[in-house]
Amino acid sequence: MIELENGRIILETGDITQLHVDAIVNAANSSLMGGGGVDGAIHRAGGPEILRECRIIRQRQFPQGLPTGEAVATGAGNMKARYIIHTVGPIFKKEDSRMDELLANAYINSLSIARDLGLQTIAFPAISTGVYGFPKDRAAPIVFKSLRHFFSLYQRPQKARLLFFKQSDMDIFLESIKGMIDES
Ligand code: AR6
Repeated sequence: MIELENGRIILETGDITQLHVDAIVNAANSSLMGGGGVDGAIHRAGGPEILRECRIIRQRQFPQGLPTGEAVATGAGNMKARYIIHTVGPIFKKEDSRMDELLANAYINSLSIARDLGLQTIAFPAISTGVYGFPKDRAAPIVFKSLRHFFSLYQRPQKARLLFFKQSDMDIFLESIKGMIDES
């Protein structure tokens, strides 16, 4: 486990579905109807209640699907967390410069929901870096900068835990933000 930004950003490895935190972020797709990767793991661990809430959100707020970079909250079903914050990261396309901004939006909008709910701790998976193909070394500085900026403005949430499925993913993240830590 590594602490950055006076302990407000924590890097660790593990299964995000097992965490006892206020909110777990889900790297969903715009249908909000579940999928593979961490999305599948969250719906399996939380049970059908999460999907039921997602259906209601789709019907009432987002009949066309949740746009990329936006976020919404549901309960966490059977999990130890209180909330799931579902966000949609960008599907990576090399030549499209909006990808970076959309990835930042996914983090910022998830943090904003946690702030509005008055939450203390939020846990993020490495959004878009699996099935959606966003290069891990390109994502890392975007994620770190977004979190640092948000934390410079707001007291809530107090902590963000970045959960990496593999140690090698966490190593890439750290390596990619090295220069930024030295500056701060
Ligand atoms: N805990 C923590 N991290 C995990 C877990 C877990 N239990 N399971 C996977 N990861 P991905 P994306 C890591 O593909 O790229 C889904 O089908 C994984 O190793 O889950 O945003 C959705 O429905 C990787 O580093 O999300 C969408 O259609 C990271 O989580 C699409 O995939 C993200 O990988 C979203 O793709």
